Amino acid sequence: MDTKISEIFNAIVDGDASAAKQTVQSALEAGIDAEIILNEGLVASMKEVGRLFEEGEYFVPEMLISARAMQAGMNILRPVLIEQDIKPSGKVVIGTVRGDLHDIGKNLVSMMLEGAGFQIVDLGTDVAPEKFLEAVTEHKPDILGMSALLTTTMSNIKTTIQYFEEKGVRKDVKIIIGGAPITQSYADEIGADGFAPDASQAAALAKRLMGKA
Ligand code: B1M
Repeated sequence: MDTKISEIFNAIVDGDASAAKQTVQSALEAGIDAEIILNEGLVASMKEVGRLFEEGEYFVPEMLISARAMQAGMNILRPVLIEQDIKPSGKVVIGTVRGDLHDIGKNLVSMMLEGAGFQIVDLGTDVAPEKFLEAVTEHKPDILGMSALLTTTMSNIKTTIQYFEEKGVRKDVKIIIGGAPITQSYADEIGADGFAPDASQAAALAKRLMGKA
């Protein structure tokens, strides 16, 4: 791996946001292609963070800190990527369902998805089915992600899917779901396309659904 790329990789795995910014800037100034910085630096480092999390070496705080470092690097890279018109892996609209204000897990999922090269439209928390539909109609994402942390709000995922069915748009978008009370069997029962128990598996699932895993 190029030294400048490995500096970016290490800064993100170590969760050092200011080093992530500096190393991305320095790689750009050295003339390294933005797509290489994205794939071999940012995306690869978040893949490594996901691996460390799955193996129990990293926990949620470390993953959040690394995700923030990745975001810091992404903020430097994003304008260059936009200028070069590099195609993202896909587009994801994401939100926490109606009645639910928990957003830490959803934000972590968004960051891991962005790290995996997806373009994210984040609707925030307490998102009503109508607002999800509006966003899907406007942004035409490949994937819709819904998060719920409360046993009292998880049924709003089902309500949203039913609303999409009623409006005849359910087949227009893949739906992935997650959050502490959600299980694979619940996802199957309500007709979601996928469930992930954590952020790194959410990114892997999204890639699989796009046929890119
Ligand atoms: Co609340 N809360 N909370 N809370 N809160 C829980 C969820 C609770 C389990 C605490 C407890 O009682 N032990 C409990 C729910 C009980 C239940 O329903 N069975 C609870 C409750 C009861 C409440 C209130 C009702 C409390 C009250 O007011 N009486 C209230 C509800 C407010 C509302 O939403 N309407 C409330 C409020 C809050 C705060 C605002 C104080 C705060 C949220 C701040 C914020 O998010 N900005 C809060 C917090 C922080 C928690 C706990 C402590 C931590 C949640 C968290 O951020 N975890 C939580 C207890 C716990 O979980 N141990 C609790 C870290 C985060 C990284 O994990 O969100 O699970 P998580 O996300 C994971 C995965 O689930 C998955 O990936 C993430 C990363 O690995 N994932 C997805 C999540 N979304 C996904 C989407 C995907 C795929 C994977 O695809 C789209």
